[in-house]
Amino acid sequence: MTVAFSPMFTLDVALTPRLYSLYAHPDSVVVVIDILRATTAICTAFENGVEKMIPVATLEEAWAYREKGYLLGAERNGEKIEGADFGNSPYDYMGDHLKGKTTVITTTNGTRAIEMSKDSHQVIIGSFVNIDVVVNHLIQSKRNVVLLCAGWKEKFNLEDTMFAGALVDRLAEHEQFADVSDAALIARYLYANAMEDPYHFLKNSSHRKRMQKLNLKEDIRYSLNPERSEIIPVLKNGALVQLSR
Ligand code: 3SL
Repeated sequence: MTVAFSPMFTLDVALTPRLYSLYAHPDSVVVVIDILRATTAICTAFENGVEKMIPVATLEEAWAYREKGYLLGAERNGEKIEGADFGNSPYDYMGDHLKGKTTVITTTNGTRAIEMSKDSHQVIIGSFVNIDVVVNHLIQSKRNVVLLCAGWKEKFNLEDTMFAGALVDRLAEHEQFADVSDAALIARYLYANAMEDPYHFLKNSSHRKRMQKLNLKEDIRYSLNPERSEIIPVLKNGALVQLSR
């Protein structure tokens, strides 16, 4: 009698970028998460037809690209950098103006998280906008998965962990993820408390307060609203492109 062998994989969450080195592995698929707002903006850009986005960690790199003629989206501390073409609002990336274009993006935390995970097997971009396709992709990948929360300046934040929990919630039921870490479980427990009304759940979170001061309520509401895109942005040769499936 032959016994069917189904491979088992780990499901981990790096709750802050500082913790990522504990999980980093060249064979893993990493989902970069920066719900408010970098990964939401990136998914929105692809849904609106952008061809390629070059994520860079520093403003110096970003300006160097702009001098070469690239369109630049740049944000620090929640605000658009003066002189850049766009900021980090998902609304900056809606419409036809970026169809078929290559842009450069740098943000306080999100693009740094992309940079730090680039040596893994695959880096993909996750947000509520594309949550369903990300879940399906991770199931089909048959690899260990690390959900990397971009956080805020190396620190923990509520919204990225909540989204990581939404992914864990959908993935943990699949028997291939035999090893769901404690960090993944805490994210899942957090999501269980948030799922009914994520906007209300984040009311007292530091980033929501920061964004409220900047009058970015619409961005927050948009970013917490699930499932509008079938596209997964993936890092290939230093640039984000559409994952072909
Ligand atoms: O940190 C980031 O990458 C940004 O998403 C932060 S903000 O939403 O633009 O404030």
